[in-house]
Formats: sequence, structure tokens, C-alpha cells
Amino acid sequence: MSRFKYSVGPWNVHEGADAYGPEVRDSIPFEEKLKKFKEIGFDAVQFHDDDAVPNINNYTEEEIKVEAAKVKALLDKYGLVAEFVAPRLWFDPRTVDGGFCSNSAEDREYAMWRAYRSIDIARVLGCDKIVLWLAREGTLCYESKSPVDNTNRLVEAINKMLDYDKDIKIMIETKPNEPIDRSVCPTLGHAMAISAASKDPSRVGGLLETAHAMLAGLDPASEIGFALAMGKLWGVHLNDQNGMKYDQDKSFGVENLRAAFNQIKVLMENGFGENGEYIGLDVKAMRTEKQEGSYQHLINSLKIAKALEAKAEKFDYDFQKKCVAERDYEKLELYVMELLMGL
Ligand code: 3MF
Ligand code: MG
Repeated sequence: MSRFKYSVGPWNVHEGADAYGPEVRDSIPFEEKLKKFKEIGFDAVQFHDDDAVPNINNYTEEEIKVEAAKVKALLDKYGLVAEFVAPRLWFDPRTVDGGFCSNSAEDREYAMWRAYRSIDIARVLGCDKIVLWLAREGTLCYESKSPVDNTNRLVEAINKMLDYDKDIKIMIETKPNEPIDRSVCPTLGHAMAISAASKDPSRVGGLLETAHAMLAGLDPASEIGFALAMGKLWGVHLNDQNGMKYDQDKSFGVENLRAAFNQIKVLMENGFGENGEYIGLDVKAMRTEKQEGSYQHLINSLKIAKALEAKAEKFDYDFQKKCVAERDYEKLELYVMELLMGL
């Protein structure tokens, strides 16, 4: 029995297209995904604004709420809840130069429109969390934007969202690069600083994705621990990553088992989830996977996460204390490896 509740986004079941090749699996209808998520053992669903309301640009503000209500009914039907809504600020032609930090005032306004609509949708779906993955907030041509203006614009946009809804909470999902280079918010330290600079730091926190920490050359468990220490870790995207290269979104734990163990361990030690937080997955199926295997990476990730929960339950803190007292870290390290290897 897991102590955590787990969440997943509909984009985690996908057709397999990548930057170098087209789709390799058929699309699965949204409702079928929800049904399957519940069956697999998920409690909550993560949304982009346009996951909930496809073609969002074509609707009025009122129509968007009506569309969102249909999604809420589907969630209810399958006994699921919404975890968060994230404005997708990287697809639309008006976001080519970024959203909140675009050099075009008109485009920045469009980004705010999407942010406000995300809040509206979250409200209809019954959740109070907004995720900002700042995909294109940074700079491609360094001299095209001022890093100071970028940072100030981001704070300004967040303040406007906080004003728009007095109860909404914002989680910044940090990532150092891809698709943008020199991201405005590469690490949770940056997210915490943005939070402190906002008009209501108590409503601005962070979401740590394993792969994103690794892309920044950082240890994911330490990033998680840092935000926990600040009382501002409100979400995670667990997955895995082989080194500092393109974002791989591999199944949780398959590349770096000990690092995965330590992520689960630090979450457990600090009561993550006790205030209703979910352990989110953000994983992609391999391109080789067949249609029938569209959910296998989710099943595998959940299995590994729960197995690591069980390992962390078994972690012998008395033995750890003894090793620490003796300053025998070799002994402690071997103990951890034996625990993970089942020896
Ligand atoms: C990119 C991501 C994103 C975010 C998502 C929700 C497409 O690396 O991790 O997934 O998680 O936009 O914030
Ligand atoms: Mg993510």
C-alpha cells in the first residue's frame, strides 16, 4: 500500500513522434486514457489548458468554462481529480519569442490570456494549482533580450496571476534548457527567488522534475530537499535521464536507481503528500513501443516508485546513525547498495 497519491498527464500517453520522425502509434481518445489511468492506479490528472479545452483559441472565456465542465464530469465519472493546469505557452505562433518574456507586448498579453484561462479551467476542474513550465522564457540570441527584464517580466506576470485569483497557487516547473537556451528559471533556487520577489511568496512554489534537475547538472533529491526546506515543494515530475543531454523523460528509476531511491526517501522523510500533494510522473514511452504498450512506461514507473517506497520503509535509520557516529560512510554506502540490490 502506497502512502502517496500519484498523478499523470494525458501527454504521457502519446503517439511517439520526436524531432526526427513522425508518429508511430495511434492516438488514444482522452476518455479512454482517463479510464486506463484509474485502472493502472493513478488518483489525479495533470492538465495543460488545451488538454482540457482543445482549440482553446477558438472559444470565448465563457465557452472555455463550459468545455472545462465537460472534462470535470469525465474526471468525476472515473473517480479522478485534477492536480493542476499549465498554460501551454510554446505551441502557438504568438509564443515563438516566449510568453511572459516575449519582446512583443501583444504576445505577452496573449500569454497572460492563456494564464488567466488556465486559472479559469483549474477552478472549473476543482483544483487550485497552476504549473508554469517556462518552455521558451530565456533567450536564443543573447543580445535580443535583457536577463534583468526577463526576470522582472516573469515576476510581473506571476503577480498578475496572483491578483486574478486570490486562492490560486503557482508552481514553477524549473528546467535549464530545451527548447529554450539560458532559461529564466533553470533551478528550484531560481524558482524560490522568484517566489520571494512575488507579491505573495506563500502562493508561489516549485515543481521538480527529475530529468530537469539532471539537465542542470544537479541531483534531483537535493533539489527536492531544498524546496522542501523552504516549504515550497508542491509537486514533482518523477522520471529519469541518462546524463546531460536532450530531455529523455525515461521511466522512473531505470537509469539512476540510487538517485531515484533518494528522491522517494527525501519525499517520505518530509511528509510530502500530507497536504494533498501528488507524486506526478512525466514519462515517455520508447519509440519502439507498440500500440498495446502505450501505458507500459507508466505501469513500470509506478511499480518502481512503489518498490522504492518499500525499500525506503526498510531503511535502517539506527544503522545509519551508527555509521554516521563512526563516520563510516563506506559501510553506510554498501548498506544502501545491498538494500537496493536485495542482498
Ligand atoms: C517539459 C515538461 C512538460 C511539463 C508540462 C507541464 C510537456 O520538459 O516537463 O511536459 O511537465 O508542460 O508543466
Ligand atoms: Mg515535466
